[in-house]
Amino acid sequence: MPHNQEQARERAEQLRKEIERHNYHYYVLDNPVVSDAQYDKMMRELEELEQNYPALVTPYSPTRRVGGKTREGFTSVRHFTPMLSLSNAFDEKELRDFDRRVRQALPGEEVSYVVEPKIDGLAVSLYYENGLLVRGATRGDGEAGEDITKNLRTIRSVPLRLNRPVPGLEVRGEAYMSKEAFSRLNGAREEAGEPLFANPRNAAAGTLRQLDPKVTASRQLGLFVYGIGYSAGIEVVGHAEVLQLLKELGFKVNPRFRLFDDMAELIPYCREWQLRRFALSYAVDGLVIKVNSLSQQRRLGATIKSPRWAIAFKFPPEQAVTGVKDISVRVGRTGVLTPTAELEPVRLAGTTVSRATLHNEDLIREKDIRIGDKVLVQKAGDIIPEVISVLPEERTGTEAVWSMPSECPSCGSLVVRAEGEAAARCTGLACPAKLHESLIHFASRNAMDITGLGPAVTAQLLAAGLVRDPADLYHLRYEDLAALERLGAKSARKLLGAIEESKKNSLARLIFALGIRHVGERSAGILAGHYGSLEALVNAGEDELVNLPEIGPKIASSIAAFFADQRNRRVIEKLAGAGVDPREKEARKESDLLTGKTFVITGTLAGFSRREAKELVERLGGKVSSGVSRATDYVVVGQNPGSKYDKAVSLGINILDEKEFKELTGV
Ligand code: 3B8
Repeated sequence: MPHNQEQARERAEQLRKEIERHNYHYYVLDNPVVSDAQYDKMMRELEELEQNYPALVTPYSPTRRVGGKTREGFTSVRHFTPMLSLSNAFDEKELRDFDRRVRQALPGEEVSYVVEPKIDGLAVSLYYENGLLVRGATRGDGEAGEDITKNLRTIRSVPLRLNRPVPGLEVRGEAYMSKEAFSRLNGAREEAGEPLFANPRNAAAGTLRQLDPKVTASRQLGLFVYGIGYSAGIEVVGHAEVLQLLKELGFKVNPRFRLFDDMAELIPYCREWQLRRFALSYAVDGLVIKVNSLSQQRRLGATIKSPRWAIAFKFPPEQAVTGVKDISVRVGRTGVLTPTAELEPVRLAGTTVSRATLHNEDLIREKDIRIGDKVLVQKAGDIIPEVISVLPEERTGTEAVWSMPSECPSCGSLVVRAEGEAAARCTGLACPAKLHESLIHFASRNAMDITGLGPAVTAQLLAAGLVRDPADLYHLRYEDLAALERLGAKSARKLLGAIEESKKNSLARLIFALGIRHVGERSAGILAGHYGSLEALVNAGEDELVNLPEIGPKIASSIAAFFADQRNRRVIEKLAGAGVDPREKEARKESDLLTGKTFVITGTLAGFSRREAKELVERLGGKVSSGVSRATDYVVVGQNPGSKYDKAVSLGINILDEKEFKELTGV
């Protein structure tokens, strides 16, 4: 650890260089030279240095990729030179026409072309001054775009500082989302019942227009730079050299570009790419053909909208006609029911397609898709097969209209579709499709707080057939647990103890633990305070629930649907039978005495269990966390305290013994 500012400055600079070098290897070359752990360690050391010596922070530090939140929208910025868009060629004839126009404008000259993949993303501009990134913008209308600097800075392949401090440089490129990140994002949105992005371009655009750069950062965009918009003091003669230079400056440049002297070779190459593109990790919707010589580019010039020296050769979207054998329903981890078309297998865009997601009931209605229909399918952004339309002229009259089942295909519980939502959901507490998630939530810290019952153990319990609903947890025997792989005798005994202990949890925790949609900790607390027992809540009508403070129609209807399900009622009875039936004692003396205060408890208290002490703090508005940090307000110390005590002393945090804790909380 450095002792003075000068040493700290040197070390910070060393770390920054090293981290940027690794970023470059990882994000640009796709060839990391250190482990993630080593990288994280350097990043943490730098963050710590910058925290201790704020004067050392520069906006170009790798720690500053995610800056503050933008409060208002984005500001508009004018481009130095207009950002034009490409004109399109949809077939080989249009490519030859382009070549003819170019040669006519350059009589007697040799012309060579660079061909590069056309990334299906969002055009952006990046402006560097003396090698430092000062501004990034969208294309917008070509004259002016939106300032999205903060979001672009989160893209790891965007250098914050160049390998050489060139005086002024504006580069242009395409920000994109990889096929993998795209399907991950859409998968999560589907689970959450949110609308899906139609293709990676829309997803990239949506991501770059996020007001919170943290969201942008989490979605891991990439950016290929393909050209220069403005430069001072750079001398190159051809586009291929421009790409080489951009690469040397530290940009990620698509390596798949090729130089051609002759259309007779260029055209077969373009044809070849129509299949090659499917092997890439990002979506490519065509090829860009550019005149290589910059002097010729200048002389060819541009129309109002597009340069005359370049053209986009667009791949035809791959489509096929096939039959809908059936419409099945999948139940996701969170209980969302997604209809899926089961198709007669058909070759499409490099793969065999036998299924297409239909997203939700509304989409099926809108397109009037019936079982037995012939449909036109297409891969949106070359990834997800999609039903474009029905071929009504192919109908025979035997096609069957489909509707969402009213009972879950996985467990038979009620299916509900909340007003204003596209997604239909299973309400079953014990639905096998979502039981794993239900159990994890049930046992989680803010719910039943069963230490030792995390995702790995719940998965084992399910696989062994020991648990079919949360109430089964309370019937587990030592022999059952000890027989599980990777769970020793000691852990098994501890887990049984934790399960037993959880019976003493408050009613509010139990209600929250049931995982009723829209019922968070706060509503659970209100319901517990009002009804006093689960039995009373089970029998409450929707009209009554809506009249409670802070319980709106959405929550009320979700609670009513949950308890209307016989299977859920049986689980609740089973819980009560197992001794999980907490009652709300006298009116809870909630207050704001400890609001905003964070406690850590260490050692054994004589008058409270850990859980009781925690609930006491929480009832008074405070929070209990497990580790001591500068954010801790009080450390409550009992018998045989651990290292948390020493840490509290060294950080100078308020220390309370049990007596002082009682005085503070007034018990
Ligand atoms: C001139 C050159 C627009 C573009 C261009 O991968 C111009 O070159 C352009 F006015 O939009 N999506 C590329 C891509 C896009 C463009 C380009 N080169 N590789 C792309």
